[in-house]
Amino acid sequence: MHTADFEVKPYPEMWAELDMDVARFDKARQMLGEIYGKMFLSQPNRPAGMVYFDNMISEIFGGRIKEMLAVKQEGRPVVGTFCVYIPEEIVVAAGGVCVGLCGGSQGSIPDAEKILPRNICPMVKSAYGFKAGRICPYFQIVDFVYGETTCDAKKKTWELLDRLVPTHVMEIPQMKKQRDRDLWLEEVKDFKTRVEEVCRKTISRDDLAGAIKVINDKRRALQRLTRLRAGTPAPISGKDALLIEQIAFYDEPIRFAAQVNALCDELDQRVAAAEGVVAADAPRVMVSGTPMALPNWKVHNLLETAGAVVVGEESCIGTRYFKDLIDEGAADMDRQLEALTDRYMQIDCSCFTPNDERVDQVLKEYRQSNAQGVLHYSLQFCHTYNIEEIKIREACEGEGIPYLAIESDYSPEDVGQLQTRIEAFLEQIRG
Ligand code: BJ8
Repeated sequence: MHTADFEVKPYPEMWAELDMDVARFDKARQMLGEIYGKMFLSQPNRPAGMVYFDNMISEIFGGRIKEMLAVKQEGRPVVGTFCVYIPEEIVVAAGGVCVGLCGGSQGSIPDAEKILPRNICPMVKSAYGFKAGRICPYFQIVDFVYGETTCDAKKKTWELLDRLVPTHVMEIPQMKKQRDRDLWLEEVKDFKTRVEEVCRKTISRDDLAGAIKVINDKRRALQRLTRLRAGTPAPISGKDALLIEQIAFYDEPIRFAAQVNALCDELDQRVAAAEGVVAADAPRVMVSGTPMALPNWKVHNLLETAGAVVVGEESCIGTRYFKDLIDEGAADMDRQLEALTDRYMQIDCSCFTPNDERVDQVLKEYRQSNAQGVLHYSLQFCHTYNIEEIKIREACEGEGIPYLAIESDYSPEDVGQLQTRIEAFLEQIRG
């Protein structure tokens, strides 16, 4: 598709029915289409399999919403989440749909700042602002949302969000001792009960086994994509891979996995033919840190515009979401919930202390991705990632890995300064 032909499709009647601020949202829709056309469709030698994902963006405010409305009409719930700790397998087992609602846009932040303090994480503000401003169709259709107690900004915002949309909160432990695992298992059980109440359906062992398989398959497809990115020259851009990781949070999981696998078949051929999206000597950078929620493409765009290629995201919109699978062999519901709990306890979010397994994971992914440098990315005011960055830096420096840490938000104000720092970082890699 040509850059100028791309548009995010408008559905004003449906948006009006969803009680959205249609005029304002339509401007955001147009802007998203323009930015997407410029950033994504202009990339050279894109894999043909990206057409599906382009279409997912084109239909992000329409086709996918219609599918979710159809699910609701069948009496099945749509559940919004903000964190990879919320066990989507349980929602899928109950016949529902899970949608990630994290905010990655500057456009909704003024709505949030009418209520929330300015000096908190932009992702939390953006998410809250989408609901407060009625400018996100996903927020308008969810039956309820599930937050968590990972960081202070999130857990206190959920109390206010509950005034706008029913908001439940799972208590995520802060450590990984046996008693923390026990607590988390109890929370998982409560979550299952809550989802069953809303769905008016008791989840059977087979329901859960089926859902675990579906989500494992989605995670396996993303693991495969990650492995292929280790090829030199890189067979797909970091921007496209990040986009796929973002779409994983709102697409239908079976269809999504099939499309990722189809794309991977194409990338297999590219790797075999040593065909890439950049030259073999383009600097290869792994990004590590806070999640980049859609449409936050800022850092990847800066890196790749400067001639680098991003070869991995050690992030929740990245490997932290799909590196671990749930054991599919559990014999009964109790064992299944334990297997699920064990898988989720492996997520190495910086909200845990200590969290040294993340340091090891960064080094492991760095090696596996054939990267040549690590860029640590923290959203502004994210204390846990900002402080944990010290240990990541020490580990990278100890291994002689070129390293850059940046802290940023969604505004374009720091782009010039980031560009300069990124260019110097890439020079260091080239040197
Ligand atoms: S498991 S990383 S998705 S909490 S960036 S809102 S931590 S102030 S996003 Fe996260 Fe779950 Fe952890 Fe992953 Fe707070 Fe930090 Fe903002 Fe964050």
